[in-house]
Amino acid sequence: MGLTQYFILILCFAGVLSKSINISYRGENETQPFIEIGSKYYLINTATTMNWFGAALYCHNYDMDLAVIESLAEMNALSSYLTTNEGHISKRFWLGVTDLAQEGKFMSLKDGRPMLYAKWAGGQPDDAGQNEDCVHLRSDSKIFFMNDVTCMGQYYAICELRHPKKSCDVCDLKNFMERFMQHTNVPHCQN
Ligand SMILES: [Ca+2]
Ligand SMILES: [Ca+2]
Repeated sequence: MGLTQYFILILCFAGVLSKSINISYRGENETQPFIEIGSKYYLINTATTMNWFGAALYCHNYDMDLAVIESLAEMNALSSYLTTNEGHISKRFWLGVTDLAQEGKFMSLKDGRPMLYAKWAGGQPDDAGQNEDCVHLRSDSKIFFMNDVTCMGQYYAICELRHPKKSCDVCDLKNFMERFMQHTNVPHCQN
């Protein structure tokens, strides 16, 4: 291989490398993508709108979950952040809550359990057109509320950082068995 070809190869490799670095750091803020709001860390992507499935995949890409608001305190903290950032007030954001599995039963995508907290907009959820199965945040008069919309709507993603996993295998097994027993009626084991 000639010297020129060798340099071209190096330049091509450098080009590919820099592209892949850009992709892996495509968060809103390159130096510090996570924002501490209340008791959680969030990644708020206001660069690209996407449908609900795309938003869930986007968060998983960062080992995060599409945000699920689990208390009034979390709702207040997140709303306060979004309303004080002028750029966010008119935007709509996906949450990791859906009633796709069973109409009217809104579940948290991150843990498969019923949603713990809701602050629905007036008249919501209404399953308009019998086609609204994913939940987003929208502001009415500068206050954020939840609304069910079509999962194919184009909105921004809010991801939340997962809680650090406890390093306890026995606890994991105990939790699994508790959840399993909640979802099944198994009076006793056979064989
Ligand atoms: Ca629905
Ligand atoms: Ca609705």
